[in-house]
Amino acid sequence: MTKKKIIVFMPAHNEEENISGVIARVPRDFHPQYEVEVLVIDDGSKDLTVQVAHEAGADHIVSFPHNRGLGAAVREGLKQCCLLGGDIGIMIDADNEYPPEQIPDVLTPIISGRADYTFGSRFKGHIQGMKLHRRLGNYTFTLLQAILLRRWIYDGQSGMRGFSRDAMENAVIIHDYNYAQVLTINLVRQGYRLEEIPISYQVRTKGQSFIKFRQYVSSVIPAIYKEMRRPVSRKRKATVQMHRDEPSL
Ligand SMILES: Nc1nc2c(ncn2[C@@H]2O[C@H](COP(=O)(O)OP(=O)(O)O)[C@@H](O)[C@H]2O)c(=O)[nH]1
Ligand SMILES: [Mg+2]
Repeated sequence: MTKKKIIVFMPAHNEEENISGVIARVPRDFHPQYEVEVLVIDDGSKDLTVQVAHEAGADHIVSFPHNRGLGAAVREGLKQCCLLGGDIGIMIDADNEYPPEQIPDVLTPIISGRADYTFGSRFKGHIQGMKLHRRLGNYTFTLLQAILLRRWIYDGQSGMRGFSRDAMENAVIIHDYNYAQVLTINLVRQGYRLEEIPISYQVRTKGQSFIKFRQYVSSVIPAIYKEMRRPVSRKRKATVQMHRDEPSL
């Protein structure tokens, strides 16, 4: 029996200290019907990220010659997942803050066919080390998305997200700087079913967050506005098969 494919992709910018730990922790053999591959999107790193990722066992590495931004990198990750024949994709930050061990949990709703888009949700799970101003920023941007989408969400800025093939093919990320909010607004408005799964999160101990408050707010707010103004047609294909024959994880 040929197996289906899950691709775990990581946007990475200067993560030589962290990325090997993330790649090593990716579970490769957790479902009998799926094989797992790792894809790194290197966004013009100036350190040894590419070499370290290669040595740690990344199956595919795509490098941008210059830094383009996290939104551009996630867009490229989704595109490459489709080109590489992924049936399911999952992104996880390369900075060791999110738990690769919980990839199976975050993908269960997609594998079972009840969701198209999932978040590993820190605020439904366990958080270690998040500073107060980051917590408040997360609450604010999550609340904004909940209001715009008229549905409750818990962790709108999660760096761990799963995608069905259909969602990957139709996702639009309208700016290069970031993806978090505009991607969720885009997919939910297209009718894709979102589910959040509790995860454990530990703030990075090495390297630096790229987020600067002013730049973040002045890039993200106009992008959210622009995304909300775009006409969106419902693209989600009806679920044909309920996958009842698949073993649960
Ligand atoms: N593609 C891309 N990825 C980046 C950039 N800056 C950071 N990242 C990656 O995006 C992920 C999240 O970045 P991080 O700075 O930790 O953001 P935070 O977790 O929200 O503080 C990590 O895997 C980083 O390597 C960038 O300029 N471009
Ligand atoms: Mg981070």
